[in-house]
Amino acid sequence: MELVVATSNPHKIEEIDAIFREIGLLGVRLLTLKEAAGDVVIPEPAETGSTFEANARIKAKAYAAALQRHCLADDSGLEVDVLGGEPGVISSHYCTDGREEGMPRAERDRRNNERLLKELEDVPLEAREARFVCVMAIAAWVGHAARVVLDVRGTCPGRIGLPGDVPRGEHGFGYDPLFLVPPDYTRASSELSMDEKNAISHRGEAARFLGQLLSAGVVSL
Ligand code: ITT
Repeated sequence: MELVVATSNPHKIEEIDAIFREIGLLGVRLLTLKEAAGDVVIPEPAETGSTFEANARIKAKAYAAALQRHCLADDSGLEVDVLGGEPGVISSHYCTDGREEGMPRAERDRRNNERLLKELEDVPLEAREARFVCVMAIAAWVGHAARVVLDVRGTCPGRIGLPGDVPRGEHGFGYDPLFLVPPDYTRASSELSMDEKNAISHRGEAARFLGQLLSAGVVSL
């Protein structure tokens, strides 16, 4: 069975592929957008949902309809408990309240992190509980229509460090330099090797769960 991974990030496909192999799911061939669409550019759908599930489903369905093939899409971000789950679905553009203003990624990451530390001013470490969330959705192309058949959620718990202690670390992206990982909350996510991060990450958990469901035949495409 072939499944198009609707992302332009090649690392995500490699990571999902590695996890599918790790759990013994060998019957699924993952295709990149480039392999599935060639030179045809498919416009990215607007992520208008208010949940990660809604956005992952919007993306999976839009790509499945455009390509007339089974597609997998994901949406991810950070939830901070004391902020009522913010930045949530606007994690990528938190510094502009969710507006896409064409800012280069490195600057956007830096300003998102600055905003988060500002919002958490005066909040003690033990109340800075947070989690990364990743939702993966599959839309099938069946009966000349695209239908979402599955979504799964993976999470990675942690805490946002205190200013002065964070940001730190050289690896990762986004909020990794602020995100302290359990059990002892002394290391930032950006201080983990890629293998260490993959073993505990929200994306890893979602991909493992998805692979297990496909493997068990709970969903067959
Ligand atoms: P765009 O939304 O800008 O295309 P993306 O597609 O690469 O970025 P994701 O959905 O994977 O981004 O994640 C959305 C945002 O959530 C991302 O820009 C980060 O700020 C944050 N995020 C998600 N996963 C993360 C991780 O593993 N480490 C750090 N930050 C993460």
